[in-house]
Amino acid sequence: MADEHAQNPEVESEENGTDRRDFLKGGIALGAGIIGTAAVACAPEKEAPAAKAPAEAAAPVAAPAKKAEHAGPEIHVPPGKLDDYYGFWSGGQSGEIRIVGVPSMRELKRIPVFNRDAASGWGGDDFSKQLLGGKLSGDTHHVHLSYNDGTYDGRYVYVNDKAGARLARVRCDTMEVDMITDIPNSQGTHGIFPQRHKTGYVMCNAEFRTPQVNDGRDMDDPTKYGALHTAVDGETMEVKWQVMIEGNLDLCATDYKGKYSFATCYNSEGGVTLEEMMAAERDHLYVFNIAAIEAAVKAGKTMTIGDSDVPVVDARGEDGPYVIRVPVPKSPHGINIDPTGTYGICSGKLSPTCTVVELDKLDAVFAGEIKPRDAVVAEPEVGLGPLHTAFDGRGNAYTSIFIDSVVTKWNIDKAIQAYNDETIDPIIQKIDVHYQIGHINASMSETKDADGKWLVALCKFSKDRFLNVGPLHPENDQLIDITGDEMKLVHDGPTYPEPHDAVLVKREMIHPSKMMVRDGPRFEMYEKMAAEDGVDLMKDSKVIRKGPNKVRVYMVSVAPAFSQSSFRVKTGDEVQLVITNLDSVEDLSHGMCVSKHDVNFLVNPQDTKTMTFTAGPPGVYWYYCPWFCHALHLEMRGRMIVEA
Ligand code: RUQ
Ligand code: CUA
Repeated sequence: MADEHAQNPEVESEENGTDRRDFLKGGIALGAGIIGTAAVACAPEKEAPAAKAPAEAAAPVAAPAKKAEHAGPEIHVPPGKLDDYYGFWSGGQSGEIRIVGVPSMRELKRIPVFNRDAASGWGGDDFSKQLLGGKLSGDTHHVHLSYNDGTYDGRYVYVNDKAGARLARVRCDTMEVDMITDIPNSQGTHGIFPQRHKTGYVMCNAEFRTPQVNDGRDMDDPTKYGALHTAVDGETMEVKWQVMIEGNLDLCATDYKGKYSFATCYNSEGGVTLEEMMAAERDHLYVFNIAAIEAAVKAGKTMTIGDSDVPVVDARGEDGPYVIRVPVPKSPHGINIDPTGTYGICSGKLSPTCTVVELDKLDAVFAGEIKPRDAVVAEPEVGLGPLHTAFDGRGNAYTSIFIDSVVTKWNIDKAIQAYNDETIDPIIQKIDVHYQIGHINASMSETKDADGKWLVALCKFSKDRFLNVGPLHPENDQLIDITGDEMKLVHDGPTYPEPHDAVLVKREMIHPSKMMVRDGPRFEMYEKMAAEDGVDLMKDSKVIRKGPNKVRVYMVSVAPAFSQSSFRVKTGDEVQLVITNLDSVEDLSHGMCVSKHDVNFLVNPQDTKTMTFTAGPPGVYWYYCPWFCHALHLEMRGRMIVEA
């Protein structure tokens, strides 16, 4: 017993909490080696280096000025009550999107996107298989919804795949992916952002520079590499045009007027090694002039690259009508536009600063009246390793600080005053987060309706915050109440790796359907097939031999039965199952699982799904409904009889 107590991690973490935080901070700086050193090295003298004394490090949080206690909004969502916000989380390496209720932080749903999902069958059924083109993994970082007039219109969610250079779209009525677009001439499609004045383009950034054309030429000459800023039509998901740039393109943003889009560039050096990429003291915020680019595309002042017929505007090299480069320190990461649409804020990553760009000054930069750097109106010091910034709609910014493991709240107007007056301190508060925060977002922060209620801090490391579950720890998505003068940490939320980004959307703005909506590309595919066979999907039950080794089986289901209790095929037949769930009862999903054939998919109320497989050796194989649907759910099954 005594031994057990000695090892009680709770006791340990209470006693050593501060030490561990500092140890971790030092470890990041050292462990990350060159990155940590650079971040520390580029911090100005007065910024304490990574190894601060514990008391000093904890000071901003441990001893805030005592103010009247602010009650804050209720975080507890009691049984039977609903959350106020839909949170759309990307799923990182899992390739999916997650819906999280805020403020409860309960995970409500996973939407498979670039991944194979055994529960729903996504990645295995015919439609998703065709959409994914054989790839069953992805790396989703950035989720954003379609906009109208500066706020969400509740129609679509877009998400990138960094691994496969793709953009996917989820319909908000069915919460399913309906389209996926390959981004040509690109690798590392990273930052994406839809235009905000209407559902226009979704801008997509290529983070990796590659030879253009990437067919074996120029492989050893990185000076010839380029990266593309791509405009995808948010309605049709067609790639409309691209702009080629010499540097890499990291995070993406759009303004509120439809005039400009933005990309941070952390490798203006054009390096291919870590040392080369970190050499310059300043890199860039690229500003793309959309009207000028569209005019060039219309006038045919474009080229194409390789097999792609997408028009490409070449804007490499110098500032010009299409692109200008605002110098910002150093290897910047996030670019976020404040809810009034007045400022763009670049987070410095290897510089402890945020750079505030006044967007209205960009017209004058494009006109050649002022220099790009003249559009910078503030550059507050926010901490070591600033990555992303969120807003509360009251003029404050909240920047995630990776190396320091804090969120820094600062005031934009004060930062602008402080740019010319060192006596002004724009920093309002720093709050510890646990640990190594990446993205950050606040309720409605990416819209003109930012409401300053909740902030989520998506921390990359959870360390000691949860039960030890082995070498891979959960991430820690923390909820912070930002309604008062001071931020308050109210919840730790473990997540499966690795949501990068999240947006919090007022629940009134999202209207999912309770039954499947039978339109869009998926149903066009089914209807075409049914018409070819003269079958009515909503009632017919048929086994149709389509060729010597090809069978199509149509079935409908009503709880607790499939319309066929058996069907016959031959060994080696390519069998396509077409199942329609006729139930129109909310939440009454069925599915189809064929024993020993790796066939298992979900069919929601009023939905149709198809899956194709090869019939195995002769014998009887039971198929059954794997979704608990009825008292006689276990009886909802039948026999696939495979003949020699
Ligand atoms: S980027 S923190 Cu895609 Cu910041 Cu992940
Ligand atoms: Cu249908 Cu279980």
